[in-house]
Amino acid sequence: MEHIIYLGLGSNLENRLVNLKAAVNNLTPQMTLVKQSHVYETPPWGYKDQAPFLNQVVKVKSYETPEKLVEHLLRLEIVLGRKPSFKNGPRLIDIDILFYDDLTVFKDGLVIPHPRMHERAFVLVPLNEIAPDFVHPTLNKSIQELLQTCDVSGIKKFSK
Ligand code: PH2
Ligand code: MG
Ligand code: MG
Repeated sequence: MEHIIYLGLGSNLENRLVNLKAAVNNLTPQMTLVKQSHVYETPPWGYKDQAPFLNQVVKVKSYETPEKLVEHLLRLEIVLGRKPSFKNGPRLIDIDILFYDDLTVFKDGLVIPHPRMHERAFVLVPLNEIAPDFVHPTLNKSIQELLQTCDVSGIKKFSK
């Protein structure tokens, strides 16, 4: 069965736009791109003393399980040049599963929906652009609603 997945992408090292494009272009064959948001420049969240991020959200289709997808995405991050960092620290590319249909998963190394996405404007702003009416499966609020209580200051459209 085909599944609908939303991915959150981020980069704040080296050529950030190239890193996001490389990630989006290498989702196949496991995933097919359905829609992509604009790219936004966003202030660092969590650990502030680092360069601004570029963030983007994409909607994809896939027949794979969440476990298989996460394996593919972690491998892709490394292939694209990601090196170990610290929690919320700088990264060349980060590819997170935000939603997988309306499934909830709670395992070591894999939590869906992404546990902190609802408080992160750098996820909600691009997600709201492509899926404003999607309802968060455990919070039971739409992306539009979640965005209303989120601080969006400093976020600007960067490019397509
Ligand atoms: N990712 C983090 C921590 N902080 N801040 C922004 N603006 N964008 C991110 O993608 C980001 C972050 C950990 O994954
Ligand atoms: Mg992340
Ligand atoms: Mg990640």
